[in-house]
Amino acid sequence: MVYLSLGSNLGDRYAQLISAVEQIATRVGQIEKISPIYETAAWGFDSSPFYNACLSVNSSLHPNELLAEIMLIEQEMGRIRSEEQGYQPRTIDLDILLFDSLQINSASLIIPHPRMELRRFILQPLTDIASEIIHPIHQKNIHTLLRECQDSSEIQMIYQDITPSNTFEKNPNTQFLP
Ligand code: PH2
Ligand code: MG
Ligand code: MG
Repeated sequence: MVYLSLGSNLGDRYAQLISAVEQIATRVGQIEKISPIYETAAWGFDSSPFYNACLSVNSSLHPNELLAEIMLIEQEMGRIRSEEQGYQPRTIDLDILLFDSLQINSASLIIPHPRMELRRFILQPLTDIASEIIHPIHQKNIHTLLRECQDSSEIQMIYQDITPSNTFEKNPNTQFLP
């Protein structure tokens, strides 16, 4: 199983997450679970709030093929990578968090995602769909990593359920939490 993180803080954040989910389903593999969408304060740089979510997908792609595919989806969705140093606002960011229990450390790809345990915007949605999965380096499950995480940045659930039957109606109002 592959666990991906999705993020957007530029343009129509909801539409872009949904569109990324559709692209992943057609080009990466069958989606097993999708977390709620959270609105999260920008972590590590001064920028507008993100929408973040995580999903699990059954893929027959090899890690490098998967990376190439999600980078292509980012590009097609208007992701512009500038030469500037540091984090930039983005229409869509797709990151590989975990790939089975693989550990990869190449110049272009590091798995597990090297900063995932520092980020509530990753650990909260990942706990929603995979609380018992063991992190192959820390040897702790995701829920434990969330409990131990020092990140106190703000995070708020916005859409509880964007699984496809709801998703493709494209009617966010029906999903809005009270
Ligand atoms: N992604 C980053 C840096 N900071 N902050 C939030 N809230 N959400 C993100 O997805 C995010 C971030 C680098 O990819
Ligand atoms: Mg990222
Ligand atoms: Mg990225």
